Amino acid sequence: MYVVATAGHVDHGKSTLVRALTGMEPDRWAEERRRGMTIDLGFAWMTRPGPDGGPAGGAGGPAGEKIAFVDVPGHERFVPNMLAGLGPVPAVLFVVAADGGWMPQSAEHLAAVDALGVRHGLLVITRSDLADPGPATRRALAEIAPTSLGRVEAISVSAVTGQGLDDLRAALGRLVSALRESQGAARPQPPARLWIDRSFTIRGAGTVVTGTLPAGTVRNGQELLLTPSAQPVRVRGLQALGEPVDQAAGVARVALNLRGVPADVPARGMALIEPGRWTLATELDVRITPPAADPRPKFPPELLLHIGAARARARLRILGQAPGPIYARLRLREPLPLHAGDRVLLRDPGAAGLAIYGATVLDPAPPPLARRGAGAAAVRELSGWPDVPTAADLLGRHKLLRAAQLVAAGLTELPPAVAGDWRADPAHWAALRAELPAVVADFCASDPLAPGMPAEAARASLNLPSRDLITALASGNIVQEGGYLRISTRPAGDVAPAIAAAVQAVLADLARDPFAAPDAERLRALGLDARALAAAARAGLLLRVADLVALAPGAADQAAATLAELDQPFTTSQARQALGTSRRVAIPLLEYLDRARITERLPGDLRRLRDY
Ligand SMILES: Nc1nc2c(ncn2[C@@H]2O[C@H](COP(=O)(O)OP(=O)(O)O)[C@@H](O)[C@H]2O)c(=O)[nH]1
Ligand SMILES: [Mg+2]
Repeated sequence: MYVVATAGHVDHGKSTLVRALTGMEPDRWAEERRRGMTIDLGFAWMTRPGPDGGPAGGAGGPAGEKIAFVDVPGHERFVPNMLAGLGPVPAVLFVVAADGGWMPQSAEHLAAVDALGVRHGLLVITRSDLADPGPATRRALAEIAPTSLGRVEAISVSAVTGQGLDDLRAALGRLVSALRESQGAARPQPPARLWIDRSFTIRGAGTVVTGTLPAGTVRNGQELLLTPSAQPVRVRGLQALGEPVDQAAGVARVALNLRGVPADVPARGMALIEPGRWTLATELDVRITPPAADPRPKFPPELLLHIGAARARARLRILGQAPGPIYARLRLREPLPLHAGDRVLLRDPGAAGLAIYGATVLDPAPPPLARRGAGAAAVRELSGWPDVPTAADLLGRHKLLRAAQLVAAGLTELPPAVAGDWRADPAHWAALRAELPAVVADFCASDPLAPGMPAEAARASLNLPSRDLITALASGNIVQEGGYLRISTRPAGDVAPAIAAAVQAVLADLARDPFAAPDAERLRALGLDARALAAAARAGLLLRVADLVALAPGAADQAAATLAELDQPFTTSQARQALGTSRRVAIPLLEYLDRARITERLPGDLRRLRDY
């Protein structure tokens, strides 16, 4: 099935054209027929024509394939209905009357088509028995060319004389061949999101909804969620264009008989979605493409966001412009089921003229903008994203996400998990891995008698959402045992070879004189700086009591043994002499022993060994 919407100014012959093509009446309401004007959406369908405009088959498609039309109102008062009809549909019959020419709603509908990014369409010049179709054709083609539709075929017809209708059927055959190619190109198939445009009760059947399914498949018996409440409903009957079917694949017009929902609940703009596959978004970051004629539009604080048949009030916060596209955060009154990469339309209903903007959803669950300058930072980040963001883009921003979050944002190609179902930004993960040893070393230095750093403390310290991530990060010389992390003393080789060799030289010095930590000159000669010493300390090769004061790993115990020989309490000077070292080493060493709770600091420059 193919679904095509009409578009164009009121009274230009859209409904008449649909009637002529399908033999069905698209204006469903008595009031519409009485006033001769489409108010709400109309639905009709025909069998796919052959290449010569003949009855069926041909042009690459199987015989009997259906083309469904969604006929929209042209009157400016019914723009929301027009957008609900056009929103989920991939192709358009753009109608301009030969005798009417290009009109305000022609321009407005074209702006909507462009904002929605509709790429397939035909220009139909109607009422060509009443005037020369030439001028209207030329003007309309010129208007359409720079939009998402680009170059389209133009066909002039008269519904009264029937002239041009065969040409139009043939052109429709070519249009749906192009559609077939682009619909088939979507791999993998996205999950179902059916935009509801009507809801009613059928006696004996209960609640029935109809809508356009742009992609994915709905099946009889399937459980879906009704947005915005996410209430589960079961499909207990399915029809496509009046025929019962077991399943329908988008693009399709479908009618669903629903179980689990009262008839008055579903309404136009709600959606039926596959559970777990969509983000019910209340905040989203978008990229708005301003129209060429108005590169810096003045947005009101509240706009209407249209997607599919849905319309939501959205508060707008401009994040910045960079330099063409505008980046904004939208806050919705009610959640909408969205994916990253969704195309949405923004409209200022209070504006005097045309105020329709196309936008792309970049992030359907953006992080809070807490700090000052967060908006500008967000623009720097988002301006590098493609229109259909990847898992890498989202991870670059969020750093860590569960697979379920990425899937709900529409991502199906995920990087491998780092732990459980967690996915990480590679740079962030590497930074965490580099940071954990220092965090553990600090903790263990401050509490050396503890069995190690509790994994929960490490999780909190690195601000991670789950302790599983700590387990996954604990590698190399960090070992986790019984919920505690500690630094394993491993042989040299876990640091760069140059550092390892220099450390061996230091250890050789210290073997002769255990508290004569190498001085700045000696360290410089060995090529050891604070970073290298820190790395060696993390690898358990050295005990680092101050930035540039390094001792052998057993120095603390050795110092404790020496200090135990002294009368308690003892002064700094007594300790320095007993250890046979300088104040440069003695003071940070004693402070280290205090932190390690080997010694206890007393008033008046005195210390004593604990548990003495
Ligand atoms: N002479 C002539 N009248 C037409 C043609 N197509 C539509 N009309 C008339 O134009 C008026 C508006 O048509 P309608 O289909 O309701 O326009 P819509 O508002 O675009 O749906 C109706 O009175 C139609 O009968 C045509 O090809 N030739
Ligand atoms: Mg009409």
